Amino acid sequence: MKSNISIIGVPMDLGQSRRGVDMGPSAMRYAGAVERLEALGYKLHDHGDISITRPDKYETGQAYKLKNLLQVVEANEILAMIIDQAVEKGNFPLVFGGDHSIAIGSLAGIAKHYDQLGVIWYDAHGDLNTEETSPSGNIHGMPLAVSLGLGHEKLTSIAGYTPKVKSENIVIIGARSLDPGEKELIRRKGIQVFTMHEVDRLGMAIVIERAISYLKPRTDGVHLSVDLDGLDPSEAPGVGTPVIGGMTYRESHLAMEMLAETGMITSAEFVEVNPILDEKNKTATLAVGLMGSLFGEKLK
Ligand code: 6HN
Ligand code: MN
Ligand code: MN
Ligand code: MN
Repeated sequence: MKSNISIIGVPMDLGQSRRGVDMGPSAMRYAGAVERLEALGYKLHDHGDISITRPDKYETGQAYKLKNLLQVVEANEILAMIIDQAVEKGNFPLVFGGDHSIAIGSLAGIAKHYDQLGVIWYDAHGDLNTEETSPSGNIHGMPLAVSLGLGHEKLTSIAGYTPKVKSENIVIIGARSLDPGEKELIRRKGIQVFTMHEVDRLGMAIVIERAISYLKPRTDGVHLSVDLDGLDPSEAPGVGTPVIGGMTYRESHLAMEMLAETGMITSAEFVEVNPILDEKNKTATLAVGLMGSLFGEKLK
């Protein structure tokens, strides 16, 4: 793991319809993220939170196919620029969300620095919708499709190039709520998905071993995107789109620890922490604990 970490907070809540997830970065800072990583000997560069333009009126109704598109695009362009510079400097970009629409900007800033960027998507959802397949019009359900070059041109062209990632370099872990259009895309592109069925059947250790041996020979860097709703809502209640039957605290720590051992993760984000829906900052605290494991707490 690189010894310099660039932290970027993205107080974004416009990619979905439940207010409060914009406070995620504060909640993770409050839960001690910076101190936790510094204690492990990393040098932290905290870029603070990027500023998000609020729309005059939030687009929340069913009528909207791509809610708050312009503001989501603007924030992701800025995020992509900041991340690009962090990677250029040789730092490890660590992004605090914000809803998952910000993965568009993360990947846009990172992917140009790699020929074969891998992605691990730790999530209850596939986030593989386009405006045609989305049941909600929420852009946080679209970032992985957008990064594959699918969806609205304003989203796919962020940072001036498309696609950001290849379907064969993606591994999804923990999926248990996939929309029909997402399933179709997964089949068509042959995307590697370890649903909860595989997590139950194989156990997390084997799932992560398989993810690692799949990605290692084909990628030259791996972005880890952790959506806290990948975990079970009993352990991570502070999320906007909870889905019962998720990964446990222990499984998730094991996953982070095993990824830490490989040293193959080159950037990461922790998203969808909504302090308003949380219980005493439990979900932010959980996220910060997972960061500790990802950055090698066990090994130090
Ligand atoms: N997330 N598949 C649903 C949709 O609206 O597209 C839910 C998406 C959730 C997205 O949790 O990042
Ligand atoms: Mn560059
Ligand atoms: Mn999710
Ligand atoms: Mn997600």
